[in-house]
Amino acid sequence: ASRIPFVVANWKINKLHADVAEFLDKVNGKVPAENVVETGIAAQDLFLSDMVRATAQSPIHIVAENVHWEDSGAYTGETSPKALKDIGAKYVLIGHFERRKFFNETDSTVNLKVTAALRNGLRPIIDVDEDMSTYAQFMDAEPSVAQVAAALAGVSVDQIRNVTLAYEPTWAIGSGEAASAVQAQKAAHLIRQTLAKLYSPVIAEQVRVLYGGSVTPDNAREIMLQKDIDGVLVGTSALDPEKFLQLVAIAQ
Ligand code: G2H
Repeated sequence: ASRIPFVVANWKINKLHADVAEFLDKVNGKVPAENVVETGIAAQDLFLSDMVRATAQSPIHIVAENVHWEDSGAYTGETSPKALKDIGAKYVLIGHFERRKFFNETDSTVNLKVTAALRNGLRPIIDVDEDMSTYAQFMDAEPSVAQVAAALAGVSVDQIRNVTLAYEPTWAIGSGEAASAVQAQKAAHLIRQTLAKLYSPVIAEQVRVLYGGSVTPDNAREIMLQKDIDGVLVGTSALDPEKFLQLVAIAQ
């Protein structure tokens, strides 16, 4: 299997307009071609059009942090997958733990969003965390197989190639306490086994699985060396352009 490494920054609702421009100025021209390492930056919707323009000459892909499941209609305050595609966004994060926790995202809305993204030509990066029943068991890096299966319901063999999965243990998100490389590998392997059951062993080897949760340039190398881990989804560290470039260099 030749899975291209993938480094995705998730800025969440940090950064203002001027900070976004400054960051992109600093990284443009310093990111490798997308057949070496793919790079993405997820930001608030209102910056995405500007970011697409600012990275027009760069291999950096622009990523939305959320999407609605209907293409259009009366859904005040939501963002249409069709509109995201229209402005040139390439990927969309779906089902991040913060969305599940603070905005009542469920396995069923995650699935609706995944299929809406795919039908509109956006590539979903699906976040998976622990079963809520094991949520209290800190440091037990066990992704929810049920979340993976539910998110992918109705996703065809052809579509799954456009999906990336990201394991983010709840206790590692923004905590400064990343999973160990061994824990992250174990979790990514379980996700790949689940893909093998849902699709086929061949397809399971083609789909990218990322690790996210307190990734830094210091811990990323060991995590990315793991057999089943194809890259990282990075919040806090990726707010800094130097650290973002270091993470991309490590992925090479
Ligand atoms: C986890 C991650 C990015 P951080 O949410 O999705 O953030 O790197 O700050 O833990």
